[in-house]
Amino acid sequence: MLDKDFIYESPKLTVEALKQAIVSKLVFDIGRSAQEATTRDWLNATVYAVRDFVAEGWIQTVNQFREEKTRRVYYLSMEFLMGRVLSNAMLSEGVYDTTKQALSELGLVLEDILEKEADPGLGNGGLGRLAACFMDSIATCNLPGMGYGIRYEYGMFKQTIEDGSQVEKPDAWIAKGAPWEFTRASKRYRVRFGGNLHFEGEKCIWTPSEEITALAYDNIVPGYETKSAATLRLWTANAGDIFNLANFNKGDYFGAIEERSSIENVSRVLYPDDSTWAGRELRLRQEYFLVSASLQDIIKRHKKFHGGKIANLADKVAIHLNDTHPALAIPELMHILVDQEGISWKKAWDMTRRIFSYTCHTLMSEALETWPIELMAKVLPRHLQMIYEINAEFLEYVRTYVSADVDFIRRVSLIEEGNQRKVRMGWLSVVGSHKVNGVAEIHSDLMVSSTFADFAKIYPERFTNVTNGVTPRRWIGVANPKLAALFDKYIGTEWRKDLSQLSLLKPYIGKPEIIGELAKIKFANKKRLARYVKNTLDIEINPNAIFDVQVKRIHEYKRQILNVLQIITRYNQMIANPEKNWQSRVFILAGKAASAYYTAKQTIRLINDIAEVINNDERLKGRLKVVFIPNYSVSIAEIIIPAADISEQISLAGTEASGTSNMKFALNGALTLGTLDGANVEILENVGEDNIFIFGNTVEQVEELRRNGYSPVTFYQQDEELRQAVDQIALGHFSPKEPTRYQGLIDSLRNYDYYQSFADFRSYADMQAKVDEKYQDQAAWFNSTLENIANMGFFSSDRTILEYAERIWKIKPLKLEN
Ligand code: B1H
Repeated sequence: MLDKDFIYESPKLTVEALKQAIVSKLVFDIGRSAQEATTRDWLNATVYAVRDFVAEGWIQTVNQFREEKTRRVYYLSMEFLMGRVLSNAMLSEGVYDTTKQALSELGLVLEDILEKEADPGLGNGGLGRLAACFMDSIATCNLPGMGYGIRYEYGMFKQTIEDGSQVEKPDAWIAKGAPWEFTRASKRYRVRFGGNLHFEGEKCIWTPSEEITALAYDNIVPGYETKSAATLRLWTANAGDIFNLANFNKGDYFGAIEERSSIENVSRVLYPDDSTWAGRELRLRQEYFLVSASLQDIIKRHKKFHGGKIANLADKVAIHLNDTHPALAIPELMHILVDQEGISWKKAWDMTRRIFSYTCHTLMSEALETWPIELMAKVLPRHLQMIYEINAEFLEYVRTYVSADVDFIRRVSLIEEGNQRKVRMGWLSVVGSHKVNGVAEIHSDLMVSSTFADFAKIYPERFTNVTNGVTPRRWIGVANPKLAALFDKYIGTEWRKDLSQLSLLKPYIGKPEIIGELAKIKFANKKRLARYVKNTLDIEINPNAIFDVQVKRIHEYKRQILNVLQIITRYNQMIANPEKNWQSRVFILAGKAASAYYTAKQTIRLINDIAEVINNDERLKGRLKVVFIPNYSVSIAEIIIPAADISEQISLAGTEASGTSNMKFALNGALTLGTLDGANVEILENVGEDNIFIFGNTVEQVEELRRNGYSPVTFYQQDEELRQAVDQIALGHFSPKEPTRYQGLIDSLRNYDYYQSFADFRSYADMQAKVDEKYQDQAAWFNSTLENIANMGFFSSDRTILEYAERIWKIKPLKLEN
């Protein structure tokens, strides 16, 4: 897939040279002697030393992009869940072993140092992590691209569990030092809000009333074994000179500081909602802050490279919208082109549409952003005006060329009418982009048949699919070094940059030697996780048991509750027949609940309540355990995923747009137990039905049940095991001190069960029994995991990003100079 020319010869770096570099960084950059240095000081010194290698190639890439005046892509995202940087960077630069040795000779253990690195949680879940995998692939594939996001002072909250319940704690990741980033003091832009409009003839003049300064911080994203590196530029809000202004002059010292801090709130904290939309004024301001600073930066750079010219912007620049969160970039670009650059509306609109593309990540109605008109008018009056004009022209086009049906026009209007009029950001994104994609085939199909059905009639050629992927560097190389070494041994090392080479493992299917090695690696990874669980939770888990894992945000549509019902059923079966030769299982769950999402928080509590009862029931003789691992994050995922035997992907069909952990698990040798939803469908197509456990209703069956009036209570009455589990929760079997704790949760399930857990319960429980059966034959099991891995090559984010590059962004990989 990648040209051999790009392979970066890692410098002939000796252990001695690296030792010297680290010590020199410690003394001169951090100001500590080796005697007094803490582990964190050593971490920072090591980071600075490794950063020097990365920076060299990075500066060269940036220069080359500039000289070649090549077309480039800018990826705008409110979230980048990058994870820790150091081990990935060492592997990319080919200096992992050298660094380990250098540290060891300094009397330090690399693993201890790696543990100290902050894991910046600047994202919620899949959407933010996808953006991070894309940055890694952009760098590794030598693509001319750059990411823009917000440098939240507080990222995703830290989750602790107290008395079984989630408690959120702020995560001040920057306070520990951010040694990777470069402060760009000269890159500052003014971002304006509020105020009013007036017209001078045709010309609309916006006089804003507030101003924030955006400061740039650059993060280097190293490409794997290439000199190329990508830039992720994150913005911080700064009140600038406001401190000296009106209030301060009036002698209102506190008023001035208060105002300063309210302005700087814009980059204070990430909204912790995944797949739902917060709808708060501060969030609107955050979105505009990202968009305004990034577009100013993009245009300034473009002009600098192209002799001040803007007319060729659409030939040289592609901007991608990671969901609708940065969709204000569309009216913002129009504002810049029309109001500031004096370009005609028609020409500006043509450029805008050629520049933007948009990925839709969800069909959940609660995630679709719609901003109330009054709020927009207050915060961004000129943008609202622009949106009205875009809408007028769009609706005119629809009436003329598509349909004049009043109902159709009402549905596709960018403005939702009703008690409260709102701007529909999804509609705006479709109208203002030349391509709109979903993230897995089934999701892209549903997108054009449901949410965007009307738009698919208007612009049939605009919609497409690009199935998600994950970076093998982090998700195999960093997370599972033993498995990486096994691949290297059997198929060489190229799989890291061309994951389709995993198919070279196919000749080894059925060969006992490799299967034995695979089993050993899985066992070692399970022991590593068992140690982690013992150290953090003081729970013993048996690495010979099946590790059955569901880790993801807690959400009703992801159906952790279905998993809970099945666990309780298994528990009941074991208690009813304790002498039977039960297969041991450890159910591992993890994930954060949005802080205001009551049902999700109750679900966490319920998981911990059943864990308490089950883990302490001696009749089970340790053959069943339930573990909730707190504070799920990228670094904890790196420990959990390689240790899984079963990957639970059990969302209701039609609700999970893609999922990406499903790919990470399968690549690490877990078998998927899942519904026909999201990318599970394509995993099934690739790995074949013998290597995956598929259960549950299809999208069509789900819809049919809904149409015919789904009645969960019928399933409850007809299935004795389901009824028993539900009743136990309802009657306080797992919460004896507060028997009514889950009354509300259960009432809602029995009466509504919006995500149809009861309907899929039986096929799920039966499939779980098949899992036990298959695990009895270890050789067959691990042969399946091998066949599974060998067929997962499609799911690399390199493949995904090259599809975007070719079909959507029209950009080409750069040939790097030596
Ligand atoms: C996904 C979100 C999301 N889809 C709103 N939508 C948010 C929506 O803060 N907000 O307002 C935050 C996140 N996240 C996920 O994207 C999908 O649920 C996954 O199925 C998918 O794999 C992932 C990446 O495409």
